[in-house]
Amino acid sequence: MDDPSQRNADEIIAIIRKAASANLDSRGREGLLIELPEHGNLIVAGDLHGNLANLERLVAKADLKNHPKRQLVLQELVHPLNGDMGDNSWRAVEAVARLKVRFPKQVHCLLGNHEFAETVGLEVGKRGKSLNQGFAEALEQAYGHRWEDIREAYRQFWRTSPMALHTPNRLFIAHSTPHGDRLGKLSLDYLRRVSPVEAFRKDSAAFHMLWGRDYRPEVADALVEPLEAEFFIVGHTPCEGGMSMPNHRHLILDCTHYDAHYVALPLGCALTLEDIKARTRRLYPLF
Ligand SMILES: [Mn+2]
Repeated sequence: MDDPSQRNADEIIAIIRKAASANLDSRGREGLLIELPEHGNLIVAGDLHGNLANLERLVAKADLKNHPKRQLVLQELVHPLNGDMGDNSWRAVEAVARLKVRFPKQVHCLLGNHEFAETVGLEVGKRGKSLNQGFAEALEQAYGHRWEDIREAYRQFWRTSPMALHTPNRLFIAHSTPHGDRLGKLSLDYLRRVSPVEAFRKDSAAFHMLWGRDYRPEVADALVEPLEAEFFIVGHTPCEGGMSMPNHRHLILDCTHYDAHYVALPLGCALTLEDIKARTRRLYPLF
């Protein structure tokens, strides 16, 4: 059991605030969107849900220090109630905040629906328990009487997190895409212009984007024009094998378990679905 007195709340709050500033200062950032440059390459990971071993391995694979033109995209760090492991989500948030401070131009942490829920205090239930409650309990255990200050710093980090990335070679990368009935006004322009207050409403187009799970081919086709992309790289949906290509445009990545997959893509050349599939890899080798 961690001793709360061993953890310095003020130090971590300062780091998280720096990371939040770095979120807003990201090159190519406009509103909730980051427009990536034409050079370099990108590693995209799926949901982490507090899996620190997978986070560590992804960071080692990315080797950002030796690859200054490489960018690493992480998402949905938070998902309490990870069985017997306890809730490590907060440790993942802090590790990624440190990473963002260290590599501000190379690390992007996309907002997931669980972080959205945490930010606005929206209850998310699973298996009869409140996920928010589990997260709050874990924070209280770690930080004692300072836990609410820490939660407020996390919320500041999430309010400044990008919700989507767009690339010159027509990829759209976000936690998810909306249901076909909820496309609403979602577009790159919406993501550039929507105010954080509007975006963090329960019925906003951003909300529906983060919560949607609709992989019908015709819905994917309907997203091409507003999102100016041929392919959509997302997390959000659990994949037993670590990845899934449910239609001709979506790649779903899942980094919550041992079969975790990520994708490594160039930014400067056109890509086909086959290219994307060929560059989607296991995080751990199969022996
Ligand atoms: Mn999700």
